[in-house]
Amino acid sequence: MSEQFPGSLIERSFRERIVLVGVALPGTDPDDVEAGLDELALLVDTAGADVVARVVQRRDRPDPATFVGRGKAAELAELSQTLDVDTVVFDEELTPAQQRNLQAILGRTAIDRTAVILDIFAQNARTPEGKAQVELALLRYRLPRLRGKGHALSQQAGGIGTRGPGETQLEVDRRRLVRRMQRLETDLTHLGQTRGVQRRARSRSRNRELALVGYTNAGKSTLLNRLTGAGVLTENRLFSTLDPRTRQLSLPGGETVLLTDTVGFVRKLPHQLVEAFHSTLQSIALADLVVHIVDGSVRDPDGQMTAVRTVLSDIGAADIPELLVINKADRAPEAARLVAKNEDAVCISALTGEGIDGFLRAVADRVRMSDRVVRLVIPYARGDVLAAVHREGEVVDSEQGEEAATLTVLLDDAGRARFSEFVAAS
Ligand SMILES: Nc1nc2c(ncn2[C@@H]2O[C@H](COP(=O)(O)OP(=O)(O)OP(=O)(O)O)[C@@H](O)[C@H]2O)c(=O)[nH]1
Ligand SMILES: [Mg+2]
Repeated sequence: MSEQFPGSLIERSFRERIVLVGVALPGTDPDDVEAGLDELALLVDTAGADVVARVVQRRDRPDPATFVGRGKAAELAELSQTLDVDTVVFDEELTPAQQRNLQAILGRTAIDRTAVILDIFAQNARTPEGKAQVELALLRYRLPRLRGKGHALSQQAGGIGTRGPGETQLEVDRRRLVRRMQRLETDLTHLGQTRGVQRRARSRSRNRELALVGYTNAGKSTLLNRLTGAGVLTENRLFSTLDPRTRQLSLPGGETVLLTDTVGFVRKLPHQLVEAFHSTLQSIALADLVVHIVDGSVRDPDGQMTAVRTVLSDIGAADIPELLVINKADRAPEAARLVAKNEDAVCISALTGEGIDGFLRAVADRVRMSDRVVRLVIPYARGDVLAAVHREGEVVDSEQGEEAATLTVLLDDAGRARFSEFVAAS
């Protein structure tokens, strides 16, 4: 059955047959190239196509015109013919020129890793915000690749008044895309602002915010469900979650925190997506604690951790305190070794519940770690400050003086900074 998704780059009327192509540059570990292709195969499978062959070429650098060498491209054309391949997928982002040249040589579609990831996102987007973010990323990817594709687009474009004298169809298409992108950017800014208002309302209640981050398929949603019964879709496929989901969580000791599950990361996450998902990723950058979930059962957990931290630093979240959580302990004896290397990490199985108590204690410790007791002297004339301190801190004791109250308060880093001018000289 044909199932065509809006913005999809891969037709789904049948399982496409795919060849994967990687380039091994000097100094790269052959295992890394293979791990990259393993992951690309998983991405292709998630997108709904079948890998029938994989090809790796050693090169000093990618060929600027054809990514692989011309001879290799010709070989690929022959192989694709023999294996009845529909599409050739390259493990690096192709330039628009490379893509055009390759399609001419191969006589079939040539796409890159970015296109596959965008395709999965397009299939998985559910909410208006998620859909708008994915469409924006797709347009940003497509705009520079428009040359020579004007025909397909022009069938929907045009109309009275859209075409100026001497203007090519391509320019009309390009301007249409740019307008659409601006529209999406505006919509997304509005949605982001609404979230900002909700966020401010929340911060007054002094609930700490925790962001669940990690490589795609690490088990973030499974953990959120186990902890809060959130009912988020969990699947053994990549990028199941695109839309953030926030739930309350009670910690041992009584505090309540807010836990947000969000989009997973991957090696070489397309920059178009990072930009388009700005507002979603922003909720990570504003968190009090990043809970970094690592799948302990994969071949290269360290590589995945590095990829996640790269994205975290791209979105300005590198300095947020991190709690490392090694997941899938039920099937990963390796996990214990990882924990030993990262002394502050905890080891859990979100599936069986193993280690969850220890995880909750670790979260409670981390959340409390930034709290300190301070004494504040606040003049009665500053009723606003008195009210704010009661809202944001935990008042342990208060003495009523003649003109001012002296409060003993438990405050976090941010609260202590905010009320620093009232701290009692000791
Ligand atoms: N064996 C085992 N499997 C797990 C565990 N936690 C999660 N899984 C499985 O791993 C797969 C991915 O889990 P999800 O919770 O969807 O992962 P995610 O990190 O939310 O993934 P995305 O939303 O796709 O980025 C599912 O098939 C889960 O059942 C675990 O502790 N042990
Ligand atoms: Mg998920």
